[in-house]
Amino acid sequence: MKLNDRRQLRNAHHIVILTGAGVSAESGVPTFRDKETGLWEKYDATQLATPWAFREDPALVWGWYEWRRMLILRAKPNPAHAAIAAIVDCVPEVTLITQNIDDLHERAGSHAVVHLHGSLLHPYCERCRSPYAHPSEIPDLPAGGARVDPPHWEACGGRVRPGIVWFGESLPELEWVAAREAVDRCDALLSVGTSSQVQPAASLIERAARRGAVTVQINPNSTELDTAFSVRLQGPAGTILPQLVKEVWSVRVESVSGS
Ligand code: BJW
Repeated sequence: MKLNDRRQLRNAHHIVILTGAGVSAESGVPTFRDKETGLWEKYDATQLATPWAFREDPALVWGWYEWRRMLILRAKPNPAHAAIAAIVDCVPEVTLITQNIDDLHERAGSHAVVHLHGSLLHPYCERCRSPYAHPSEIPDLPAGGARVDPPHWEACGGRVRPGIVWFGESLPELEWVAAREAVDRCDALLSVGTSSQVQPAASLIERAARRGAVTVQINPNSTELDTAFSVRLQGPAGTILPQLVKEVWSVRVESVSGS
């Protein structure tokens, strides 16, 4: 990273960090579009990640998400999550926006995370939108899941659905407003582990670039929006982010237990 880029980050008053599946990859949580290992390489998004798919075959969809919930509950935060939590202590204001539906940022110590695509840990009733609490035991399912009937919410009898944003659904209004508002005030945006293919989340990057914010991409691969970034750091987030925190703010990232 050039001296001037380091200086701009060190002098930033407000940094937005936008994360995607790649930030959790080193915790063993699969991404969506990576060749060979991405979920959409093996599973059909149209049969699993739309409201129509859930209506058509609720047991197939619920069982697949229960398998994904099991992976998340067994995963631990990695050095990328820890580095992001450390940045909060170095900069006057940080807004952490994630497309991820896991809680690994929170378990690494980040607070007030803006979850653009919801959370796998917060299902709710389709009918009355009441939150549903999963039983405390971790599900034990084979790779890819198995058919599991979704529970029904006892108060109204409605079917419980995963608390995530599927294709064709709108993003949660409060989170989307908060994300855009943060981007409109930031001096720098770090995009970590996202292919920048899914809208409207990816539009935040171009929005920040248009305003003249420093835009940094951290990713081992190139993405749809490579040209929108002023700085591209190529490599796994678990290596690059702790290095960046050390170079820019002279802080050593401690490992996290992630319990
Ligand atoms: C590493 C690494 C390491 C690996 N370190 N990096 C405009 C144009 C075209 C289409 C649309 C549009 N507007 C809306 C759409 C439709 C659609 C969309 O964007 N489709 C595109 C695919 C074309 N968007 C929507 O439907 C959204 N809703 C919406 O717009 O509502 C308004 C509307 C309604 C009706 C009609 C029209 C508009 C909702 C999007 C919801 C996304 N949901 C998912 C699934 C959630 C549930 C689940 O988990 O199953 O969210 S899709 C999936 O993609 C998931 C992710 O959050 C999201 C983003 O993926 P991400 O995080 O970027 O992962 P990958 O796998 O793509 O990339 C990983 C990256 O990590 C790679 O680059 C690797 O290189 C890197 N990596 N290891 C760092 N160690």
